[in-house]
Amino acid sequence: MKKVITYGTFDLLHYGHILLFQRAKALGDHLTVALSTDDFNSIKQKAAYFSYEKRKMMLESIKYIDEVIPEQCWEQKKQDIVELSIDLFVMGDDWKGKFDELRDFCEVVYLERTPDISTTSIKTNLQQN
Ligand code: C2G
Repeated sequence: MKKVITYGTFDLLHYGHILLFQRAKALGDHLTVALSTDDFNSIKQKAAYFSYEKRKMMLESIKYIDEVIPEQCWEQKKQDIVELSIDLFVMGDDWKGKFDELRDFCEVVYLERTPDISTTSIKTNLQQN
């Protein structure tokens, strides 16, 4: 069984996130999503609209996702990959090159970001209307 993992905040869930999950799952048999906790989001200087529990519940309803775990720090990726026997690490290509050191532990693939949609743009557009 080929296990895939990806990491993120996934706030204000949108079709760009869903297309990432769909493509990541298509590269293996099992997809784990490491979801940024509210505390880690403050480290990332991000304030999610929805709490971790609400964001987790939404992800768990997505058919492409098999498991959701908390992402509590930048450094946990190597340990996650080893402990969960992950074969493939996937991120959108805004992160291209940033996680290449993980190639010592698993395959690393950066997928093209879905254009013209982001949590930030949703917030900005809503504020303007
Ligand atoms: N994404 C995408 N297309 C978009 C928007 C986002 O493919 N239109 C992807 C991003 O490239 C990322 C994932 O969706 O791989 C999650 O995006 P965010 O929730 O913004 O996550 P981020 O803040 O980048 O956190 O340790 C890694 C971090 O937790 C990643």
